[in-house]
Amino acid sequence: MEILASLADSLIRGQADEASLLTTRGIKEGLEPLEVLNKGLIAGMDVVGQKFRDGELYVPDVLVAARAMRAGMDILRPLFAKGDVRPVGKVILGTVQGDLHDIGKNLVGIMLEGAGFQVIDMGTDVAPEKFISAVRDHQPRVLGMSALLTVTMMGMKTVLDAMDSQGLRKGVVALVGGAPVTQRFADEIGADGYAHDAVSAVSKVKELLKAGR
Ligand code: B1M
Repeated sequence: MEILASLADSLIRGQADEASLLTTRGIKEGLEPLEVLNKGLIAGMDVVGQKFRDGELYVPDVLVAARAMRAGMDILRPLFAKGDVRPVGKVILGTVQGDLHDIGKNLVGIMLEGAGFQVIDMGTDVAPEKFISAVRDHQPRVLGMSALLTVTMMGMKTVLDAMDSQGLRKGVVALVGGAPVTQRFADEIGADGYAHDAVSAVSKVKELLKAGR
């Protein structure tokens, strides 16, 4: 079995050590980090998601898959960080209240750091008041919110509405993302931008900052 398929398979089986070894091997054999991420780790997690939805896997299986994903991401993280970039601005990043999914949010953070942003990661299950006080305290250029559950998505609107009413939107670009989030939803809740994945999150942020949003 080729290396990326084996990596995806190790994730589906929840084998963190194997995922770590195969990620390292892929890089040593000359694969691009982004290819290892997309065609190995994310491809494996997509299958886990389908099997979970179909009732073939259960929450504990998904947890061990998530641990294997993290083991692979730990190998890739330094490869996405460019040593020679100067900080281009602060980002407040978090998963909204009630939502514990953090793999995608962490990837977005890794990619933004790689592009030279200083990322202040608020973690998961972040209450609106916490986002607001972080924006007040750190005065970031970007606020990034992630949601993986349809029932938590509206938490993003709560944060944006509160920022609007407290006059905190000026100079801050609000980016939203996560599997159930769409451009249409982002428009409806008044976010400045939406990104489908971690790579496009970086280009979207740069585009919005350049446009002076
Ligand atoms: Co959960 N889960 N989960 N889960 N889980 C989903 C999201 C689900 C779609 C599975 C399914 O049914 N097929 C489903 C949600 C259904 C819905 O609401 N539409 C679901 C459910 C139902 C649940 C529970 C309710 C299950 C239960 O307890 N019965 C529960 C909820 C817990 C809670 O949050 N309160 C739950 C729990 C968990 C685990 C804890 C077991 C685990 C999370 C571990 C962790 O994150 N530390 C987990 C996992 C791993 C998943 C799946 C399988 C994988 C998510 C993932 O990490 N994907 C997921 C199914 C799926 O999405 N295929 C599922 C890989 C990651 C790289 O992709 O997160 O989409 P993603 O991030 C992408 C983009 O979305 C985007 O860029 C990322 C990288 O390219 N992106 C952004 C993300 N954030 C962004 C922010 C941006 C821009 C882009 O700007 C700021």
